[in-house]
Parts: sequence; structure tokens; C-alpha cells
Amino acid sequence: MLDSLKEGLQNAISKLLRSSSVDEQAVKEFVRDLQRTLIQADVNVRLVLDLTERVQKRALEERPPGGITRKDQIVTILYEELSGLLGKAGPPPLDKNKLNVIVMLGIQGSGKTTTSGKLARFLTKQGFKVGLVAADTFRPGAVTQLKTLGATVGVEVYSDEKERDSIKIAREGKRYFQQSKNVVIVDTAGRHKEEKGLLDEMKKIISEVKPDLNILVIDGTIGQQCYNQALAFHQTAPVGGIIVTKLDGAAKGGGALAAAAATGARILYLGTGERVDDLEEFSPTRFVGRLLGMGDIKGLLEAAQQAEIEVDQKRVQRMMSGKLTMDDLLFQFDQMKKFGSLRKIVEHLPGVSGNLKGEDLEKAESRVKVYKPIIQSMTRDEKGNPERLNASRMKRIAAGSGTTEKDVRELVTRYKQMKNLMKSGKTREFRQFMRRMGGGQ
Ligand SMILES: Nc1nc2c(ncn2[C@@H]2O[C@H](COP(=O)(O)OP(=O)(O)OP(=O)(O)O)[C@@H](O)[C@H]2O)c(=O)[nH]1
Ligand SMILES: [Mg+2]
Repeated sequence: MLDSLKEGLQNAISKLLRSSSVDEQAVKEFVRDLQRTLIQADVNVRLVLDLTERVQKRALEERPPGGITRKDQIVTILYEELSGLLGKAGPPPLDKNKLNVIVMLGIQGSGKTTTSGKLARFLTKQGFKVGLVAADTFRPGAVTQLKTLGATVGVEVYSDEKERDSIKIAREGKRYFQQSKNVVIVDTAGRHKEEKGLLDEMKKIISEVKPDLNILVIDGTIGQQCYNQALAFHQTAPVGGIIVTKLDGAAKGGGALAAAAATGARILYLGTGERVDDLEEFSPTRFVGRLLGMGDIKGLLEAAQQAEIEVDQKRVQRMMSGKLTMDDLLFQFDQMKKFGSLRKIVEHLPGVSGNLKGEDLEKAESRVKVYKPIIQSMTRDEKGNPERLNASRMKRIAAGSGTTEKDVRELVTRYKQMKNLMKSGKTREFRQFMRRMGGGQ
């Protein structure tokens, strides 16, 4: 499931990067691709629509900051929005000057007990005085499991094997550690998902011990079921933080996205193995990178830029060899916008043909909006070989694109000028400039 999500997202991104320009149409297509791939990957539809609506709005409204291309900016927006779903990074809100009670919530086998041990160790290392409370009276062996873990991490465990009432144990445990500790972690029982009995028990424990933080433990391998599960717990006891476990295996934790969205709570830590040290602080950007199969956002941007550079370099090489199509011309106009006025560029380039006037080029820049529909109305053959554009073809194209024959002739003149520029620009500086253009920066 996550592989296809990853592939779909990457395809949407490379398609965007290959498009000759990033106009409204390209953005909308990108957003449609995102929707399709997210929904196919079984991500909650509401979530998909909210997310893609924000991506589209920002992609159309925000201008890229200096030094960043439109395409990179849109990829960054996608990253930010996906990461934004997961909230900010940071430690849980614990106060060393008081007793902080943490209740661990989650269904059977999600990793509550293991994670209680890991968290106890983690917080002890940070200078907290931690106690563990074994309030799982449901599963035989649960108390022993927690005691063993406590011994491993050097944290005291409160338990009462004769007591069947988990609420009482939770209350007594809190009282027991009241004076000596500043963090108490209550490990609770897990049963089948969304079972009413489990949720009722949680509710009672919570009203008894009045925790400062309820942590929902979610198994990272269960995918999208996370959404309903998280919601059910959240409605019973407000979830203040999430820990996603079992992310050391094949799971990439897409369901965590859904859990975070369902509760509005932050993910605090990730469980990445069975050992007591296998707990990582959570970083939204790193996590989204993992979801997309990339190291981090920087890695994705670099890969994206590289793909773009390769495509563009091939094009520049072809153009320099004297072959220029109408699509190349549009590409050039778009590229030139990145480097400032075409006129300034040409005036600074030695060896450029004298028949190319700066004003013509400046006009060309402002006329791209007219040229685009004209080029779109050409046949493939005409785009590739603009020499074939005779009077009758020009007439047809003008009618088809809603422009005038004069506009079409003007574009053909610009085309010829650009082709001459390519031919005459044989100096080293010109070649360097073209390579720079191809490089996208
Ligand atoms: N690989 C891996 N295994 C984990 C991780 N966290 C927990 N486990 C394993 O998952 C299994 C269940 O973990 P527990 O901590 O017992 O889960 P629980 O939520 O307390 O289960 P119940 O008490 O039955 O509700 C155990 O075999 C753990 O070793 C993790 O991050 N990675
Ligand atoms: Mg347990």
C-alpha cells in the first residue's frame, strides 16, 4: 500500500517537473494526481481533499522566494503540508517540578507495555524520576512483563498481583510514587479494537488518576485502520500525544498520518525495535521523507532537481546543435524569466547576432501568454518543423487559437530570431549561459 503511495507521489512530482511551465493547468493536474494516488492508497478522503485544497491554493497564490524555482516551491509546499498534518516536533509537555501522570492507551499488542519501558528509560536519561504502574489486569503475564522491563531499565514498578481492579491499581500506584517521582507511567490493558469494555475502563482510569498526558500507542504496521482506532480513543480520553511503534520493519507508518489527523495530537516518538533503546524522537519532515522513500526533504528536492536538470540539459544540447522546436521556444521564454530580462542577458553576451534587438525580446517576454495558445494549436509536425508554417497554415492556427494572423507571424519571426541567436552564439560565454539555463539555476 505504502509503496504505491510512494510511487504515486513521486510520479506526480516528476510529471510536474517535466511540464514546460507551471501554470494553473499544470498545478491543477498535479493536485488531481495527488488526490488519485492518496485515495488509491486508502488515505481518508476528507483528509485528502483538505490537504490537496491547501496545496493547490498555496501553489497558485504563493510566489517562490528568490533562488527557488516554481517547481521546487510546489514540491516544498507538498512536503510542508504533509508534514503539517503531523504537527511540530518537540518533547512532551512535562514539568519537572510536579508529578506528571502519563496513561498509555492502545489496543491489544500495539506495544503499550514495551513502549512504557522505553519511555521510562528515555525520560530517566533526561533527568526525570520515573515510576511505572502495572494496571493491566486483563492479560496474564502482563505484570511480569512490565516488572522485567522495569528491572532492565532500572525503574521501579508498582504492582499488585492479587488486585483485579485496574482502576484501584492505577490510583494506588499514583499515590505510591507521589512523593518520590515526577513522572508516573501507567501501563493499561489492551483488548480488541474499539471494544466498549476497554474504552469504559480507560474512561474510569482517567477520571480516577487525572493524567497530565494520555499517550496513544499505535502499531505502525496496521495502515489506515489507525484513523478510526485513534478517533475512538480520542473520544473516550483526549489524546495528548502519539507513539507509533514497529517502524523498524517494512512498515513506513502511513497510518500514523491518519491517527495524527484524527486526534489532532502530535506524534511524540517512534518505536523502531524490540529493545528498550529503540525509541526515537519524532521529526515530521524526516517522517514524511521516510513515507516518500527519501532521506529527508533535502534529499527529495535534490533528486527532483537532478531529474529536472537531466531533462533540460538534453533539450539545451539539442537546441545548441541547431534544432529548435516551438516547444523549445516556450521553454526558453520561461527559463529566461528566471534570469531576469532577456534584453539584459543578450546585451551582455558577446557574439550574439546583430539582427536581434533587445526591445523585440522584451516584447517577446510579455507576449508569451499570446504565444502559448498559438503553439498549442499547431500540429506536432508544425511544432517540430516551424519552417513549414505557410500562410494558409498560419491562418488556420490563428483561427484555432483565437489570435490573429499577425500574432502568428510575430511568433514565427521570434522563432527565427531565436534560431539565429542559437546559431550565432558560439562563444564560450554563450555556451556557458546556455548550460546554466539547462541547469535550472
Ligand atoms: N519490532 C518491534 N516490535 C515491537 C515494537 N514495539 C513493540 N513491539 C513488539 O510488539 C509485541 C507487543 O508489544 P507489547 O508491548 O506487549 O504490546 P501491548 O500493547 O502492551 O499489548 P497488550 O498488553 O496485550 O495489549 C511484543 O512482541 C513487542 O516486542 C517496536 O517498536 N518494534
Ligand atoms: Mg501490555
